[in-house]
Amino acid sequence: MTGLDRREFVRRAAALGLSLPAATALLAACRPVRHDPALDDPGRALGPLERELAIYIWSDYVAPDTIPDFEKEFGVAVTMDFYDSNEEMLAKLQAGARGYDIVVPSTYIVEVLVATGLALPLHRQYLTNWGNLSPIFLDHAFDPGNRYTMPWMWGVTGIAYRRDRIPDPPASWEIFLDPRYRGKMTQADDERDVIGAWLRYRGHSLNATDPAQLEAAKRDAIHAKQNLKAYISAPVKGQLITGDVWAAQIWNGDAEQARMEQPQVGFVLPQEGSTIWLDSLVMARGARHPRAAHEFMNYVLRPPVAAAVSTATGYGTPNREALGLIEHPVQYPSGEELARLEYQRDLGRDTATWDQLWTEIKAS
Ligand code: SPD
Repeated sequence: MTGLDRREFVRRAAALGLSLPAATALLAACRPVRHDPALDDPGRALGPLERELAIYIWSDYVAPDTIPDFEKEFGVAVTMDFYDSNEEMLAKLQAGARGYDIVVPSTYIVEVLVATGLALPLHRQYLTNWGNLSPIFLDHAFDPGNRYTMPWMWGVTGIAYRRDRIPDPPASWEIFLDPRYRGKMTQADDERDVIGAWLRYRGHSLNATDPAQLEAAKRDAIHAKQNLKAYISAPVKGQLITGDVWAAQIWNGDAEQARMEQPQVGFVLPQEGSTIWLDSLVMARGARHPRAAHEFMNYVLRPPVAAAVSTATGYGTPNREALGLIEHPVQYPSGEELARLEYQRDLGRDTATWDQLWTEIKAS
């Protein structure tokens, strides 16, 4: 069965009211997809090391030497494509893009990739450096037993701000409702982070599906939008550095990258709480270089490589052996902070409701 046939089957099944996991399970039961049996069976050996590797990853998410050093040591030519939201990456894969060996989804998108057959199981026998990972980043509910995911980086969503323009650190998501800073603020171009923030602002879970809670979040988002310059994610760094933006909803590492160039950039975790996320390396269906994908994963599990990535990106590494090699390691949240942080979960059939809300917010 081709990728197109599979998607069409799932689409029609969903239109008939079947949930995505159920449709996928039915499809698997009827006509199992097995392009290369070795890839779907984590116990099977992979072939020899290929000479190429294709990675689809968030922007600014490796150290300058990560890729060149890998290419040199392993004789593998790496191509990289970049995205700035989970939804952008997922849409591309769901539209039939094939040929990426590694993608880097956050928690809730892992669940979708696995449920729809777009993730391939890891062949752990090739990941001999796996033991360097801290157990607190393993065996999460989005991928029990880490059958598909190798933890890459963790971080939080918060507010980056210019200390020289906003003297008091913005304690709350409420700053985006403050007309004093109209035109000088941005929120992430990320539906889960934006709607999630406004849900937390009203004391709800950022995984909420209650219609009344979502409607209130939409109202707040639309209210805030009057004050926003744009919805923009990682590229807002440049505007924080120049001072064109004074407050931005953004991820801690990207804020740290801006601070490295402009010391007036600060970062706060709002009092109402926010997202803690864990991004993982996943082998994508259609991978043409599975052995090279595993060699790359094992390479970045080396403590010095993981330490360099964390230092360059400002994100937390799940590699506990790397922590001692980092001058200022990103501190794992305190108990008090963890109490107001949530991981994002797949919303299942309610994803469509969120998508609709996001469309309405952006069109308002
Ligand atoms: N520049 C890399 C940013 C990675 C952010 N990943 C997680 C986003 C959660 N919404």
